[in-house]
Amino acid sequence: LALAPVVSPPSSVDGFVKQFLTNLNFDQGVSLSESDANDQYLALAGTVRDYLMARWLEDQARQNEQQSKTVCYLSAEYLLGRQLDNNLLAARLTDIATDALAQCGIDINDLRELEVEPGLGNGGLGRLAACFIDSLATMSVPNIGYGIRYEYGIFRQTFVDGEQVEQPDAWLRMGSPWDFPHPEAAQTISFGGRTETYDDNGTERTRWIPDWSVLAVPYNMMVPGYHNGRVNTLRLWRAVATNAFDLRIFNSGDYEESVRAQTFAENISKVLYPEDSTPQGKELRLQQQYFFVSASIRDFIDTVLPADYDLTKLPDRVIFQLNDTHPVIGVPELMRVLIDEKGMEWDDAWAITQQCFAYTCHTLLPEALEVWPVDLLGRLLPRHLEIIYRINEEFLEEVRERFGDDMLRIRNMSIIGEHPYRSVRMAYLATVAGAKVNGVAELHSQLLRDKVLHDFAEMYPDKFTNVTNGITPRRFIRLANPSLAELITEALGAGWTIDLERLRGLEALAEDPEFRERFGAVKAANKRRLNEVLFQRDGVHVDETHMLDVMVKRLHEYKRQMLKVLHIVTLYDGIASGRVAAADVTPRTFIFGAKAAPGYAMAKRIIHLINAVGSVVNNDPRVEGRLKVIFPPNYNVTLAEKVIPAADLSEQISLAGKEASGTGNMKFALNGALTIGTDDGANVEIRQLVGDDNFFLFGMTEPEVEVLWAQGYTPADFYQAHAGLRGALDLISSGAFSEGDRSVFEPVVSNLLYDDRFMVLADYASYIAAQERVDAAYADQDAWTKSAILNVARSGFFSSDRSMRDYIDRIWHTPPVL
Ligand code: 26V
Repeated sequence: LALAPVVSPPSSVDGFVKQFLTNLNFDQGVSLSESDANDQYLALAGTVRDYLMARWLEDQARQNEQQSKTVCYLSAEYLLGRQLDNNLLAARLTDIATDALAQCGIDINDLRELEVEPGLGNGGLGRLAACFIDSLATMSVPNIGYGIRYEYGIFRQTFVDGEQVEQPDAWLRMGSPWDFPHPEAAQTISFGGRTETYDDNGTERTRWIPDWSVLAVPYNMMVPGYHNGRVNTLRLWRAVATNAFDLRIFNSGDYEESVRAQTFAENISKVLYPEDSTPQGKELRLQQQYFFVSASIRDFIDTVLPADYDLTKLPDRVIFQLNDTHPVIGVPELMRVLIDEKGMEWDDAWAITQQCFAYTCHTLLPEALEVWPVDLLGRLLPRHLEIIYRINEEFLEEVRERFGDDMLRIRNMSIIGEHPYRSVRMAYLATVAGAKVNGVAELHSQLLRDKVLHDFAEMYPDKFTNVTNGITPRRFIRLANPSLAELITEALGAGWTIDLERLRGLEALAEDPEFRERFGAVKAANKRRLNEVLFQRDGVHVDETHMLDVMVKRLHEYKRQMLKVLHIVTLYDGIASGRVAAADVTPRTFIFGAKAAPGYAMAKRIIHLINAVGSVVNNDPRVEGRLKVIFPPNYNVTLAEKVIPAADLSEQISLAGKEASGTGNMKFALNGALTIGTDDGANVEIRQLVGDDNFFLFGMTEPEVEVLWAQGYTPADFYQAHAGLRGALDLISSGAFSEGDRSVFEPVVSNLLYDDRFMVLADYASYIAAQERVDAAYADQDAWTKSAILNVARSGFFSSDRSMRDYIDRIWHTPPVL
């Protein structure tokens, strides 16, 4: 192994101080006395980087030398959260840095707060990618995360009169100390134009004559493993105009046009699309997808692999994991590269391609399955469309051989859909091309096999597998909940952070009154910390004597924030109508966190309603402060790290069969909240592990949902049948939360009464009954705490390290490089 080309600064307070001051002087260009907090933050980040650098360079050398197989994770989203603490922890520098800065007269906490988290994702799918790369680094598995360096991440949410208003997320404005641009390693990415055939010494070949191109410039970020001295790479691409582009326009003498063209090119990585369920078929989105996938695949082949690498052996060196359908255009791209650029035959290229990709599906909602109109795809990527057509022809031929000339089946399985317009079904393309297809929780994988991809599962039963999602215990326990982490370490010794099944050791301690007391004290301290954060941030108070009942996730009808609203309104209605004495109500604070896609009108209306209900309930003296609704705007990873450890009750209340997995549910359980939830996604597995006594189950099961649909669901029947539900809906309709204006929330109520696609009304009674069980259980604090401890003890399975092991065993076959 080549000697480390850089020397790490000494791991001591003095060493850190020196390096920090050097960076402040030479990178930020200021003296300590002249520096402001942002200079100091940037210099601190630079110092942490400096400590990791030698390992990073070493690891890249080692992986090249050992010719190891690399997981190339292709994801349009990485919802990373703040980097500083994570990297300090990984490098064992937290205490040293704290002391070093104190010596310079700086409180590190003040600098922590300056970091703007890179919000390069929408929700679960993007956060999952971030957890996975953390786990791979911690497990010493070679990995490159490939994605897009959006200039603007997920919008910043504000509320104006209770309504969501989006603001751009200018996360790069104060500098970006965690990434390294490499313009010398840029790739040229082409679009448009036409294809033509030509004679290549007697064989007919095709070439693509594109019409325009952009440069993809890689920005590398470090992904340090936890306490193992490993550093993997996250490589995010930024779009920059090519010189050729400029030159052509320059020659025509139109300077303004050349600036416009530059802007056009750079638009590609300008902004993250904030929709996370209904694909809009937007051309720019397809440009983004092809842009990062083409850059990534060619980067791996042309710069990561040795120059003379025999590409017939590509599957020995790489697996491209497709994080949902967003990167699926990589399939025809690899085919194009192998055939048109490397001169391979179709059959050889196809055999290789089928071994190099695997596909993870993250949804069950039919409207979230991406399709691209053939017109659009053919205009933007004509050669890729030809390749997709040929893949489809050969695939349908295979279908015919297997199942005969069954036209219905062929129409159903075709990668090209005909209605309402000709389009490419990306999930089908991924399934046909991928070596493996996985869902993200047991139930979800089962439903994929039985429903969404049924015909494919019949044809390729061995392709289908499950890998249940997970979360990284580094960020979501160690960093987010240091008091709990300390308690666990004291009880079980170190080591649990990378071997989360060890939490089982806490089961016995659930019986120990002293441990329960300490565990309860941790929860109380986390509530106080949340109170401080929310007071600072939004001027609101969290009462630590209240049960904290939390629902944080994207706003979507299938997740059923409305069910939670109906519960709150029911409680309020009881008090306001005098039927229930306020003194008999369990004091609860309801915390919501949710962004709505900017174009999703119903979701925005529900946000407005939550805020409106909050302002009435919180200000009605009859409530005597026993119910409180808090909806801090702009829920993100940073806020999650404060909210989740403080929660008592975790709301996981989607309609059964709709939430593919959920990962928030795992974060809550591991931080000692009890779940109220449906039999959906990973809730099913959580309940199996923690036990029925420690989980509040309610609602229809997925098969029951199907039966009710088949019978013909009439939500109004449920309205008629249940007085509490009637009361709540009538109260909303009456204008009680909209200053008497009945029109404001009319669309929400009539949607529930006359449509209710996600069967909120059908599950209402069961939900209210489960909430009553919650109140009863909470009355016995000691028993509640015991359940909370058992939730922690039995949730080790949900470490993303375990998820990675499952991917490695079932899909990737990538050993660690030690
Ligand atoms: C879908 C789409 C559709 C096209 C428009 C843009 C766009 C952007 C993102 C997405 C992702 C939606 C799928 C998603 O986030 N699924 C979530 O994945 C989590 C991780 O597997 C899982 O826990 C959640 O249950 C699932 O909803």
